[in-house]
This record gives sequence, C-alpha cells and structure tokens, in this order.
Amino acid sequence: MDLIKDGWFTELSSMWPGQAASLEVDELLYHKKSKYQDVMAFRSKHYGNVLVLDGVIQCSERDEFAYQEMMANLPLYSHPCPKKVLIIGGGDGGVAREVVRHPLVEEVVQCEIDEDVINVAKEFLPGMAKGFYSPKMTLHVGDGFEFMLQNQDSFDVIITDSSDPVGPAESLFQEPYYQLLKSALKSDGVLCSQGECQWLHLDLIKEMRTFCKKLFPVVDYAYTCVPSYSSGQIGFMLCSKDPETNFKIPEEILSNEEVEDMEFKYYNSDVHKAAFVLPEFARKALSDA
Ligand code: SPD
Repeated sequence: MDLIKDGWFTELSSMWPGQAASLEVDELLYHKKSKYQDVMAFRSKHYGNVLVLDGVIQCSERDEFAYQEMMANLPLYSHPCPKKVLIIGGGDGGVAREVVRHPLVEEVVQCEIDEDVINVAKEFLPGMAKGFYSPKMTLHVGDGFEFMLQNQDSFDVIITDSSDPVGPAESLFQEPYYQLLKSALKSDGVLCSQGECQWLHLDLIKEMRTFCKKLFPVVDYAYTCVPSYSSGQIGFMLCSKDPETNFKIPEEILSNEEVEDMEFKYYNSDVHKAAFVLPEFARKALSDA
C-alpha cells in the first residue's frame, strides 16, 4: 500500500467511496505488517502523531480525546456503579486511560488481539498508552470472543473499541458478538461499542440497532465529532440489560469544577445528553429500526 505520497497521507477506502481526507506528514515513524493488519504511525504536521491500521486513521494526538472520553464516559456515567470494566480492542490505550481514571472503577480488563498495536502506541502515543500502566489494569493479548466465553456474567461495563468492519474487526459488528457481550455482562450491565458514522454507514447502524433491540431492553445511539475521522463524526451503540437505564441522562451530573478536576477536554454532562440528539435524517432512519 502506497499510503504516503508527496508528503501527504490520504485515507482512501471503499467504506467512504468518492471521498478522502489527507494529513500532511512530517515523518514516517513506523510501518510494518503485524499478524493481523498493516500498522503505521507517522508524525503529522498539525495533528501530532497518528496511528493508521489497514490504511484507516485510528487516532491523532490532536483530537483523540473526543473519541476516547466519549466512548469511556457515556457508558460509565450511565451505570450506577461501574466497578468492573472490560475493554475489547482499544490497543492504543486511549479508552483504557479514560476508564482507569473514573473514581468508581476498581478493575479494568483489556483484551487486544494485536500486540504490535500496543507496542506502537507505547512508543509513539505515550499520552494514550499510559492507561496500560494503571494498577487497575490487567491486559490480555488475545481474542475477545474467547475471553468473554470464559468470563460470563462478569462485567458492569463492556466497551468495544474497534476499527471499522472490514478485516479483523468485521465480526464485532454482528449479532453473535452482541450475544456474547450480553452473556459476559452482569444482569444490570451496559455496553458501548464503536458504532460507525451516521453520514456513511446508516444502513449498518440500522441493522445493528435492530439486532441489539432483540437482545437488550434499552438501546441507544450517540455520536461525537472527530475531525481526523472520515466525515468528521463517529457514533457509539449503547445497550443495557437493565430496563431502567436511561442513557440520555447521566447517573451523575458533574459541576464545572468536577469536569476541570477530571481534566476532561470533551466530556461534560451537557455534552453527554446532547450526544444522543441526532439530526433528523438519522433520527428518522433509526426510529424505524
Ligand atoms: N474510521 C475510524 C474508526 C476508528 C475507531 N477506533 C479508533 C480507536 C481509537 N482508540
């Protein structure tokens, strides 16, 4: 793959036909094939270090917080007492960094299949990978499916921080995976999964919402804005086994001081509520699903 040309990385993919965003490259830091995928890191001119898997941007130091804070805190603040959390994927460590600093979280288990991604993040994205060094964290390099089969009824919150549904992450967007998530959650557990982009993948999101509603009494969809992702937005599928869960209203409303103490750069309680308000085309499409 010729991913960098004339000093620019361009994100070409059949997942977003007819469009492509580019970032200007300062220096290529790493580029190798792992056992699972093409792994690349580069220092960009204006977005800090950038991680790319199979040609698709996973995070940039400039805007990663908009994704990691929301992916972690939407489910954590939707659960009354999120003590035990499982993260599937998330090899850059950004979601882990957010989860371990939540005051009620006591134990975090993370299952990432690609050790090379973890090592690249430790070397080139240290501000994200720092979650791996928390005393709350146990990191397994292996398959999340296997891990959940062996750990049923175990978690308050499960977060799936995956790449897009082509290649190694494809099965993470399908019903059997959500059945497994359900069985690994405790009876009042909640989950949050990478839910793709309403501008690009509305049919997939509809399909996911339909099978999620067969499995869980409460299902909702939220989104965040990440400039370096294709179309600038990405969503989250949230499901709860507890019929009383209302994802739109956080369990704890944070004061401005509390938000500052937590050093959040994107998440606050108003942003939490607003993340579920969808533009009309998406609201309508998903309300029939
Ligand atoms: N289209 C890009 C989707 C990337 C989602 N995963 C990002 C991983 C960041 N921790």
